[in-house]
Amino acid sequence: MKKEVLKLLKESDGFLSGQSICDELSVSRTAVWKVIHQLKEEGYQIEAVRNKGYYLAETADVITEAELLCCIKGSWCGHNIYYYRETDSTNVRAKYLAEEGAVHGSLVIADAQSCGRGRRGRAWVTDPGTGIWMSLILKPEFSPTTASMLTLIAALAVRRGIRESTGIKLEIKWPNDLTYKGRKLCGILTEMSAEMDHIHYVVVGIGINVNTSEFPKELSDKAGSLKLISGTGYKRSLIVGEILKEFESYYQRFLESGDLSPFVEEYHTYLTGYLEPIKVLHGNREYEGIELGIVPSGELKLRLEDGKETTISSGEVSIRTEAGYL
Ligand code: BT5
Repeated sequence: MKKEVLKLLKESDGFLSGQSICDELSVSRTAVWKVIHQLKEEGYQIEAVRNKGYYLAETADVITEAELLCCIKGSWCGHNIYYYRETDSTNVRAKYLAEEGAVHGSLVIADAQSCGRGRRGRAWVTDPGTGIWMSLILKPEFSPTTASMLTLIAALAVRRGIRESTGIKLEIKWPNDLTYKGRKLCGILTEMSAEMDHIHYVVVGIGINVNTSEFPKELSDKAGSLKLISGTGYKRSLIVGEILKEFESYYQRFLESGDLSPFVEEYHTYLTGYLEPIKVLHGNREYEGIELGIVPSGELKLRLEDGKETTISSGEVSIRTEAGYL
């Protein structure tokens, strides 16, 4: 019922009378009052005026299940939400929930993570209450070899969702980062449980610095946030809604094509360092060359210094700048 009351308040132009909420939802005045009280405790600014009713000031940046349900626009992605005020890592939670039977398209999201994870055991710094820390549970029918492409699909969806909801245009740094002027704002961590020929589930974890004003020292010259770019804060729930809508649409097209061929051109438009000199660290090997973009499987193609071309399946990209590789 919280979701319904919140929806009515959001849809109303001005004050909404307690009685009209009761009539609309067939509930008692006391029940409405209780829900309003809960919403206020969650951080919503709701004004209550005698003989006028309730008015919701749409400024609070609150992430709760009810808030998110109001912002989800697609047909399956994010319809089932697991919200945590705080958890260890939404990817860890998502893997557990997927094992326990959480359905395809479930969204696991937290306001704070005590143990956010990056790739290969690295840590993801999570400033509580300021970012989007979420994981999508997918149970696709395609082969396990295709799953790594989902990182690139997610990057495209996040980029577009952020542009639609904030106007900010981020670049994609292959394979799993979104950046602005060289600073990282978003990281994606895709994990999978599978047999040789069958996927049990895939978890696509997405971390976005939204309203973060400050980073710990070790990140201060390489991380960024949407707020630091534009100087204004954002409602995270609206960004989540837009990203999930975009993800659904990209995912559908990806299922139809079976690889990234329909997305290659778009990907290159936003790819950091495209056709420029880059360095890629892959395991213990370092490759230096011109970044030629992605191939339909999502691997990165490089023209090496000896003129030969090679593709790399994963790694860390650094871009050559005047100050060296960054
Ligand atoms: C990533 O790994 O970029 C994947 C990050 C995925 C985070 C999400 S949050 C929701 C879900 N739950 C999780 O537990 N994880 C996912 P990688 O490419 O390995 O980058 C990690 C590196 O990024 C670190 O070593 C730092 O240098 C840097 N970093 C850490 N926290 C950052 C932050 N908040 N903003 C920018 N850079 C950060």
